[in-house]
Order: sequence, then structure tokens, then C-alpha cells
Amino acid sequence: VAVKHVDTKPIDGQKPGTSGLRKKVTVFQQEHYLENFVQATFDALPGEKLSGSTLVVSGDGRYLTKPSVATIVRMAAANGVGKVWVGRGGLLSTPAVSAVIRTRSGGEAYGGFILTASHNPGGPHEDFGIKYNCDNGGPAPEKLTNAIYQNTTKIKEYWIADESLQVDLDKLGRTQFMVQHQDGKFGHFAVEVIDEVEDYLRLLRGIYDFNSLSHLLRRPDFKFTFDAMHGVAGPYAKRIFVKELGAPESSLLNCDPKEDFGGGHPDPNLTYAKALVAALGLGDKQPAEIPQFGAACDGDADRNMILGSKFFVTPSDSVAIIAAYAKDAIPYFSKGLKGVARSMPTSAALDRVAEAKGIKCYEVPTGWKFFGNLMDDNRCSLCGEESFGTGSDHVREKDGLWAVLAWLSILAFKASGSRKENLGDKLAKFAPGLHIGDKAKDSGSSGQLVSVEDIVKQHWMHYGRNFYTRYDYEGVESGKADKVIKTLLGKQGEITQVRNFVIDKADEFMYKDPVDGSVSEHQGVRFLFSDGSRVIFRLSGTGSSGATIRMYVEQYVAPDAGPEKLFADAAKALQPLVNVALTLSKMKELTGRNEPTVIT
Ligand code: VG1
Ligand code: CO
Repeated sequence: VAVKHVDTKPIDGQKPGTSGLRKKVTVFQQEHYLENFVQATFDALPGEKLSGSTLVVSGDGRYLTKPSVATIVRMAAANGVGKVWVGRGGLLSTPAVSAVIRTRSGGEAYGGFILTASHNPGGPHEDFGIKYNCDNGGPAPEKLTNAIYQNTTKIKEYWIADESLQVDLDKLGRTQFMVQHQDGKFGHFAVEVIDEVEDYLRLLRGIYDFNSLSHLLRRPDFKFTFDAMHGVAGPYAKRIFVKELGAPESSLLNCDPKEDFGGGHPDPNLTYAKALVAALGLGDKQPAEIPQFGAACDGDADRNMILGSKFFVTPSDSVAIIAAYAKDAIPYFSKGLKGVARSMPTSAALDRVAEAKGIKCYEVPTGWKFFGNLMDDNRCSLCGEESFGTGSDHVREKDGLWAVLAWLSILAFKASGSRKENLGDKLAKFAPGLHIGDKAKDSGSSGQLVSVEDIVKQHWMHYGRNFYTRYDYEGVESGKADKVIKTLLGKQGEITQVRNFVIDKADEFMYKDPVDGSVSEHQGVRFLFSDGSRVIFRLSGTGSSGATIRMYVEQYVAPDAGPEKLFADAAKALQPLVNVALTLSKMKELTGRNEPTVIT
């Protein structure tokens, strides 16, 4: 195989956003578009580390994944990389890429390219994306993404191996090549197509108690439904839920990956995960039988939505509840959590659990890349975002299937707990003083099931409830979106009260990384009120065209407010504060939008 040198010119707009470079497929199809970005990335990495290294290259299976994998593989060979691992079919979920980088062959990989536009639709007229992850398995930090971007503005040439470097991505195994570089020197290069689930599964086995999970999923009185939304979660769900844990095949929805996600929008929320929402009794029609538990993942399987029977768990509550039960329900956390972290717009439900447990809760800007340093520095074991992202330090990405197993573990723990209590009650009658040991607990999940709804309500009664909602205004003209942010910034310091909400503090969120001291500014406009309520605005950094304004609204109700207030309908309870947010931002006047595109 010979290396070719190709002349090119900078292409505008290749700045990575919250999570990589995301654009319309047609943009990526422009000549040299992908190649420029890949070469800019290679040029931003230290040459001596890249030379002879192992990289991971895979994606979520959306349209353009396979040809892009082929291109990156040829460019890796030309840039002196020694070996590339590709998931079968070019598929690896985002958390699985992180797992492969960190753990395969003792963490041999130097980094990886993930081809995904995550929760955005796919297909010839929809979105594609690429991002680079480092040797800790996490998204490149801003320092690196800025360097990549700078390179894209100056690029003149790239290197690529000729087309004789070809591999059948559907066949497991290793293919060796001899590459002749431009300077005439020869080098070895290998492509290894690996099982897309294996490394990830091995990692999960070390985190969860698969016996007790399997016991739960095999219970005849427990019904479970998982929706992969035609994304890359499908093969993982089949292998883990069905093959390993024994759930019936019929519990899986949309588990065959499709290039266009079946025409859907692979974002696991109440608007887009229609099949799951209907199955759990949250749609218009009531199904004959409603499962006790339902979950969905997004296109690249790093997001998750958790549902109970006719019940929605907000992502902010989800991470708080996992934190509350982590030590008892998840073997990986049996020594307790080192600390927790959430993104700034995520509700403070997690902070209350951290406080009760006497651990630190970090607040970082939006985007998983900000959690990496905290985890690498052993400051944080669990983190979450309001945008359906939950995960832990087992990898450096959020992890959808991990979150589903975390919830199943809590359900299994609760069932074993109630069995223990029941047995305890009975035994106490017959043999007072006899202690029920861990044995009854370990035999796991044979006791009475506790519903998702009850678990969440018990949590609110103990910690209080952070009512939460997010309004997204998609496809707003950029100028108008900027105007909204300017208007809000102008109001800061000018006004002290809106209706009966007194402003305690108003600022633009700025983050200083406690580990490396790097500073990230302009991370969202915040209004913090005297009763602990918050209203936050920011512009999305993952869109492929136009601007999306996100408006986050949170209000806390203490446990002593009583069940009526604690269990109130969220939309109703938050309406006054939503109105305050709309007034502050002049949303209707400035954008012409009466309603948001999506409410979560
Ligand atoms: C959104 C979410 C953010 C998340 C990011 C990537 O970013 O708000 O919390 O980390 O998507 O998620 P933004 O900038 O559009 O608000 V994924 O699953 O698209 O990689
Ligand atoms: Co995603």
C-alpha cells in the first residue's frame, strides 16, 4: 500500500461543539471535508505518540459511517498509526469506544474517532458527526479541540493510503498491510475488526451483580421493555438483556440498527421515544399490559430515559437516586462514592444526596468532557446531565445501558430489601432477636417488587423534590438567538425581582477546572432566586444548523411541604416560574415563537 499526498484548502466552520463536529451529511460529503478534519486532528497530536500507536475508529451506524471509517483507516495508516480497532460493521456505541480505549489489551489504544451525531436524526439529508477521544477514553478537552480547529483553518495537505487498503468490516479478524510512506520507508499497519460488545460487556460484569439482575429479569411478575430507537444500542441490548440476563426477546423494541434510525429522531425523551412511551402507558391509548420498567437510549447509546409504569423519571432525579442507592445496590460502588458531579443546568437534586452522604458535588459546564479531569483525579465516581446523560468513572463517556442496569440494580435491591423486611417481620414473631443476615439479601430480588414511581416518591419525601423542566427552541435564526442572550445579560444587575421571585444572584456561568486550572467562560446565563429556584439559558452546541435556545427552569420543594405539594404535576407547579423566564428573555417578542419545539 502506498501513501498519497493530497493538496487541500481550509474549509470554514470546522469548529467542534459540545461534543465534536456535527453537520448535515451533505456538508460532510463535500470534497476533503472529513479528510481535513481528520488530518487537523492528527496534526494536533504529538507525532511521537501517534507513530506506531493503536486507535479505535467506529460509529453509531448512521448513514456515512462505513465509508468514513474506511477513509479514517486509510489516513491513520498514512499518518504512521500502527493498528486500528474497528467494531464489527463499523459499529461501537460511544461508551463502548471509551471502554475499548481504556481496557482492551490493558488500555493499549492511544485514542479514537467516534462517528456519530448522537441523538440527531440520520440519513442522506440528516446529520453526521465526528469527534476525537483521548487515551483516558474521554472526549478531547477544549485545549485539544481548539488546536484541531486552528489546524483546520490553516490546512494545506493531508496524507492517505491508496485504495488497495481495504477491509471487510463485517468480518471479525485482523488484516495486515505493509505501507510505503512518502519518504520511501516501509511500516506495518493492521486493522482488527473486533466484537462490538465484548470489551464493554466484560467491564459491566465487573460493575454489576449479573446474577441478581438476571434473577429480576427472569421473574414472571416483572415486565421490562427496552427501546434502542434503531441506534447502536440494539446489539448491546440483545446480547446483555436477552442472552446474558435472560429477558425475553419480546422485551426489545427497535433493536436493529438502521442508517436512518427508521426515519425517527433517536433522542430518548417523551416526545421522540414514541414506542416506549406508548408501551409504558404514557401515550394516548392504554396498552393491555404495562411493564413495570422501560428504558430507551439514543443513537450512539450514551443517553438514557428511565420510565416506570405510567411514570417518567427526570434525568436530574435519576442520577440523584442512583447516587442515593449506589453503595447498597451496585457492587462497583460498595466502598461508597468518591464524589459526584453534574452539569450546571442539571437540577440540584444530586447536591442534596451528596450533602447527606458527606461527599462533594461538583458543578461543571454542559458537556461530558468536563467530567473527565474530575474522574481521572479520583474526585468523582458518578455524574449526570439533565439531557438524559448518566454515567460513572468506569468509562469517560455517559453510558445509556449502564444507567439502565443501575436502575435494574436498584429495583433488585429494593425487592431483596422488602424480602428481608418481610422475613424479618415474620422471624421477629417466632424468634425474637434473630438477625437476618446478608444471605437473605443476596439471594436477591425474590421479595415484593417496589415500583419505579414509589422509589422516586420515597426519594422526594426524604430529600425534597427539585421540580424541573427544559424548553428547547430549535431552528431559531442565529441573530435572534444572540439577541435573547444579550437581552438577558442586559437584565442582570438591572433588576432584582420578577413578580414575587427575588433574584439573589445573576451571572454568566464560568468554570475553573480544579484539576488543571483551565477556565471556560460564557457557559450559560443564570438567574438564581432567593428560594433556591433557578432559571438558566444557553445556546446549544450540538446543532448542525441554526441556533437552539435552551431554557432550564428549576424549583425546590422541601420534604416537609407534604405529599400534595411534593407529588404535584410538574408542568403546573412550574408554570409561574416558566412565565418569569419567558418575561426575562422576551422569548416571544425576540424569536416570534409562542411555543418551544420540545419540552422535557
Ligand atoms: C447537548 C446536551 C448536553 C450533552 C450534549 C451531548 O448539548 O445539552 O448536556 O452533553 O448534548 O450529548 P447542547 O450543547 O446541545 O446543549 V450527545 O448524547 O448528543 O453526545
Ligand atoms: Co448521544
